[in-house]
Amino acid sequence: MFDSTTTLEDVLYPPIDPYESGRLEVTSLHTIAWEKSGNPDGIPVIVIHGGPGGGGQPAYRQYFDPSAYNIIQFDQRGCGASTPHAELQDNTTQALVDDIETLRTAFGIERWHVFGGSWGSTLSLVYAQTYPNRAISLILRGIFMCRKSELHWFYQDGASHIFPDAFEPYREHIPIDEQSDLIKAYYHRLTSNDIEVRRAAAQQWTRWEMATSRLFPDPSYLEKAEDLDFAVAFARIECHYFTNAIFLDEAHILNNVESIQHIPAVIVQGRYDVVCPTRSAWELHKALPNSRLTIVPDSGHSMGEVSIARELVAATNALR
Ligand code: STX
Repeated sequence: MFDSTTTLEDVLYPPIDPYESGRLEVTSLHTIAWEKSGNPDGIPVIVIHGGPGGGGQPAYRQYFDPSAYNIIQFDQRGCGASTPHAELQDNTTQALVDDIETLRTAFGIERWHVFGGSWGSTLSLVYAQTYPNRAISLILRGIFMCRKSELHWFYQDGASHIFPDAFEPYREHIPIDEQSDLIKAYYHRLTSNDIEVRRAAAQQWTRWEMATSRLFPDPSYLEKAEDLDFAVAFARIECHYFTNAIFLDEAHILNNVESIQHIPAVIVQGRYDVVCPTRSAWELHKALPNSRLTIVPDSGHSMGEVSIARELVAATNALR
């Protein structure tokens, strides 16, 4: 529960550096950046970042006991240090699932824990459904199944009722005659040939998401949207995936739950998550009898919120 004296540093493991990092050419176009940290002989865990388009972060290493886990992270196609930056071609959910398998085999790992929040939960679930014998467990946060209702809630009409102040500049960036479909309107701009049009749209798109991710807004988190290299990859890749309905059938994850029912799943969900509202976590939990759901009463969407981080660390500690 919330107490203002506990900080993120108190609940996470100390910062560590990777013991190895590299790049893997997955197609003639895309090369992905990866890193390993913690114990090379530890239990493997693959960390799947959000967005899509968010990129891995050094802080993600700190959710695992470094003496127990071999912590593997990578930047999904087009983001972080992966190249080409912000590239949308050959960038699909199936391609990312295949990249995860390519990494697993390249590292000689039989099975691994799969850890992901937000879009990372989406991709973790689709990965496990595609390769149901490879996930030892699923550790999921801020459940996002990317259905039309979830996209409409966050990008069109829903979260706007709670954050009208942050929503206004996101909406007003688009002329009124295009405001009835904001994802589509942003897609046009984020794929414009004019780099300034792309950057301006990316900044507004990313500001909206950063402003709504935490119960208590954090200025350093909001600054992410001002790093336009980050924002362009984040906004372009997110909007590309959402315009294409993540290249899957509507409700693909819930319609294919049987294939992952044997996998123990831990679900950590912030009650006041307005980016990925709790209903999705609830529906997933109901569909997965082997899952444990913790609804954190004093948090929003971000894994950088203290109470969410505490639950995630408790989950990875319990799985050691
Ligand atoms: N996007 C949700 C998501 O996956 C709809 C996400 N939101 N913020 C992030 O990811 C970052 C933490 C990667 C910025």
